[in-house]
This record gives sequence, C-alpha cells and structure tokens, in this order.
Amino acid sequence: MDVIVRSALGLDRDAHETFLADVIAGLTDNPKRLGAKYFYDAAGSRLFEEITRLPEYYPTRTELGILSERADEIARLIRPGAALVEFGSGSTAKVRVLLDAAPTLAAYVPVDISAEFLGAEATRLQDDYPHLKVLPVAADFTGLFELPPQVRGHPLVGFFPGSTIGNFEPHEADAFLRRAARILGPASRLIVGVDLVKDEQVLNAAYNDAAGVTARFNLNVLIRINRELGGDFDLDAFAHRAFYNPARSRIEMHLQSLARQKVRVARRTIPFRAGETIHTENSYKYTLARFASLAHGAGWITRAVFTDPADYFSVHALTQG
Ligand code: SAH
Ligand code: AVI
Repeated sequence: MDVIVRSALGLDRDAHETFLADVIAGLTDNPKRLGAKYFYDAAGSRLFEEITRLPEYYPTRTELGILSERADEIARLIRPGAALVEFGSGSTAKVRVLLDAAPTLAAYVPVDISAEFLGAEATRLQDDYPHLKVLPVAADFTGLFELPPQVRGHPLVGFFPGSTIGNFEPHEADAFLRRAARILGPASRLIVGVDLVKDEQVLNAAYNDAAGVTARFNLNVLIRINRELGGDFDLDAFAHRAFYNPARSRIEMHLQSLARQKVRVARRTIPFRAGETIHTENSYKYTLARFASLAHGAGWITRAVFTDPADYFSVHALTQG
C-alpha cells in the first residue's frame, strides 16, 4: 500500500527536526510540556489500541455503539460517490461501520501522523473492501495538507471520531474545524465524535486503568525521546498522573519526576525538581451545547446529534451549507 506523505512531518529529516525543536521548547518551558501528537509512533498506536479495549475506557465502545445504532441515519448524510476523509484514523475500526452502511462511498482517505501504523491498517482495510479506493495520507492535521488528486470532483465527508478533537485546546479545536472546512470544501459534511462531561469517577478511572496501559502509553513519549533524540530518561524515575480538572472540563495527563534529577536530551541537560511534572495531554470533555457553539462559531451547521442512553458520548453531524 502506497502512503502519500504530506507536510514536513512525513519527511524523515524534517519530522526529526520538528520533534527535536518541539521537545526542547517544551522541556525548557515552565511548566514543562510535550505535545500529545508525539505519543503516536508505531508502539504508541498499538498502546492506544490496547487502551480502547480496556474495561475502564468507555469512549471507544460507546462511540462504536452510537455509530452502529445510528449508522443508517448517518449514512443518509453521505452523498453517493462521496469520498470519506478520516482525521486520525488509527485502527480504522469505526469507519468500517460507516463503510458498511454507505456502500456507495467511492473512496476512503485515512489521515494519520503515525505513518507505519497507517500503512498497515490501510492495507488491511483495502483487503476487506476491494472495491473501495483506499488512499492513505501521512500528515499532521494540525496544519493544512492536500488531499490525494483522485478525490477531486467527489463530494467530501470528513470523519473525526474518538474525541480526538478533545485533545486540542478549545481555540485549536476552532482552528481545526475551520481548516477541515477548507480542506473538505463547500457543501461538505463532517461527522465528529465528542466525549461528554460526566461523573468524575468514571473519567478518572478511564485514564487510570488498573492494568497500567495508559501509564505505558504516557511513558512511551519518553521512550521515543530516548530513541529518536538521544535522551537518557530513566523510565522508573517518572510516574503517570492523570486527573479530571473540573474548572477546565478536561482530563490532564502528566509525567511526574519522582526525584530531583537531570536528564540529557540531544546534548542538553534538563533539570527536574522532585515532584515536577511534564504536561503531556489534555482531553477536553464537552457539553452538547458547548460543542454546538464551538462548531457554529467555526462556520458549521449542526444537522443531527446522536448520543448513547447514558449520555457518555456524542456524535455530531455537521454540514457547510
Ligand atoms: N480514530 C481512532 C483513533 C483515535 S487515537 C479512534 O477513534 O479510535 C488518535 C489518532 O490520531 C491516532 O491514530 C494518532 O496517530 C492520530 N493523531 C494524533 N495527532 C495527530 C496529528 N496531529 N495529525 C495526524 N494524526 C494525529
Ligand atoms: C485519542 N484521544 C482522544 C485519547 C483521549 O481519550 O483523549 C487519547 C488517550 N489518552 C489517554 N487515554 C487515551
């Protein structure tokens, strides 16, 4: 399977330089921070797939339930011959529900930063849907990127499941929604999965699973820095911390230094105080009204909103016109 590489991040040297610059900027900032997109090398993508199967991690199975239950209604929003563009496609498990419900789809464009995982998943999907044009694009969706030329002339539908939109700051989510409108063009549609505000215990458990998979996912960014940027992080000297911040309606993930220590990264020395944290991810939780207002502010019209009986998760069908 050929993966089209878009934007600097797909090119090995530029990707390396960008990763290095972002890591140094983040680790020399106060408080220290790293971008959540850096979790996803091939190992990070596999760990995320493990997370989706955890009993505590309700978002994946809840969203899959909504998609399966409402597949026909969602499919009616997809015009015949359309191309479906998925942002952050991961394992492509969810899109299969839409592909089965909308057999007139002509093409599927999975877009993901995790290029190796993307190639393997796209090949698997192509084998299972031989009549569909599967056109994977390795790109960073926090910037503009071009779609493959084969989708020109097709009506376009965006698909952004998983509440990956919650990993953006609200102003970044606004920018993403505007960028998606530009990439998909006028008269396009966008189906977005959004995790909802709920009982704090449920939220905290989802990001502190008993098996420790989320901790391994969080620590994977340090493994990447050690391997790709010549770092010497001692993984036993950092601990996974995740908690709901009600004032900001978000789960925060951090890596906490268990001692006062110095870490070398790309020939620089980064000092840590005992207890100091690196902020590695936010996962914003929305109310239906708050997400609708974000989408409308970015120029989208809500056509339908689907939720599960417990109101844990929501799927929003948006249109441009
Ligand atoms: N859509 C899947 C996977 C969600 S995990 C699901 O709903 O289960 C988030 C996915 O987005 C991962 O596959 C990750 O590699 C990808 N991703 C994260 N940040 C990205 C970025 N900036 N650009 C492109 N893909 C990104
Ligand atoms: C991909 N994203 C929506 C996940 C989330 O829930 O914010 C990433 C994740 N982080 C920890 N567990 C899962």
